[in-house]
Amino acid sequence: MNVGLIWAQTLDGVIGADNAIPWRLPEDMAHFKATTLGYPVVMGRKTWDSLPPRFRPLSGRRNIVVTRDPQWVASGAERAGSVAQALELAAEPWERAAPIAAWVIGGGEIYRAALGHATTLSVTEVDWTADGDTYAPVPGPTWSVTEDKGWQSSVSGLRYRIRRYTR
Ligand code: VY7
Repeated sequence: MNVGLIWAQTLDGVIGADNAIPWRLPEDMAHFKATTLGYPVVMGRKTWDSLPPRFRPLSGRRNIVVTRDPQWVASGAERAGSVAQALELAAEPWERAAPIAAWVIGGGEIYRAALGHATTLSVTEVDWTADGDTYAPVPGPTWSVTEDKGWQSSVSGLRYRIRRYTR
């Protein structure tokens, strides 16, 4: 089963502050949507809470939310008790053979639990430093960059680059 992780980070590895993304990058939101559309998305409960309610569930995708709370329910989402269980749910027989069975979309705790299951990473680096409280996982030496779209300028004025890692 192929699992992808997708995140955006500052040069320092910050992905979040106070349960939000501390920058605005419309091009990255478009990249996120285009990459994940049609695939199951796995996220932690705090990430679910961080989405503006009008965007929940993320449209055109199965939304699987990881929480230890067995009572948790939300309209449009499936609950899983662990990342491993979420990936089992995502990998229904017909999805097992797909190029990517699921995209893990955050946040920090979930990325760390999922990295060992992943074969693909989509990492947006934002040329910016920000204070934060949540960090991206660090791809180890088993990973290599297999695609790099180079530095681009956002309408927001920030520079960013989108890289794909595989192993
Ligand atoms: C998360 C949102 C957050 C706040 C407001 C709107 C990469 C990103 C994420 C997660 C960017 C978000 C949104 C954007 C996506 C829309 C719905 C509205 C959609 C990630 N590289 N970038 N992220 N939405 N995991 N990885 O902006 O979402 O997809 O339909």
